[in-house]
Amino acid sequence: MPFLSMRSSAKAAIWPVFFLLVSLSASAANSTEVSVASESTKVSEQATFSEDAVFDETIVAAKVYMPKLPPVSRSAAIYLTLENHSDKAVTLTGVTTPAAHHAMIHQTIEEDGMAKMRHQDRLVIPAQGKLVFQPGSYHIMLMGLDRALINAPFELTLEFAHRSPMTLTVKPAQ
Ligand SMILES: [Cu+2]
Repeated sequence: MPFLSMRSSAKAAIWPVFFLLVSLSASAANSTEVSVASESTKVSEQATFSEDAVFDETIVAAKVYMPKLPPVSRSAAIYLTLENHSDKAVTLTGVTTPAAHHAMIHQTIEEDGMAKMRHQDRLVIPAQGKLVFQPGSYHIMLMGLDRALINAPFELTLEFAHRSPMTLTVKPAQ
């Protein structure tokens, strides 16, 4: 996808706040995800990213994006990029949010020509590397949405091994 590279310095102590409108490419709309999140990954409108969030000056949650939902949908996918600007690998162990009964890490995989979603107990963000959540791959799955809560920005907490949890704000596309 034609994301702009927004940073060159890995250690910006003060992170600028981004509010971007970026057109998603056609490839983003061609998600192979066919299960509960399929509708929410058909992105044809412009994407509104939530503000980047920086934690401990080492972990950056960038390009946080939740596509617009069909009116009756009770599930949703959230995409983002987690950057690790430290010299140690960081392990994501879970996600929570008050906006849904269940939040979990999923990976879309293709098996026998079928797209399936597989729960991930943990994902590693390599040292000085990043982990990209995007349609057809990793995503954060929200199930049992509280529709009243997701009509406005809501909190999403990322849990890590050997680190404090980090809470960021997701701004759903409207
Ligand atoms: Cu999923």
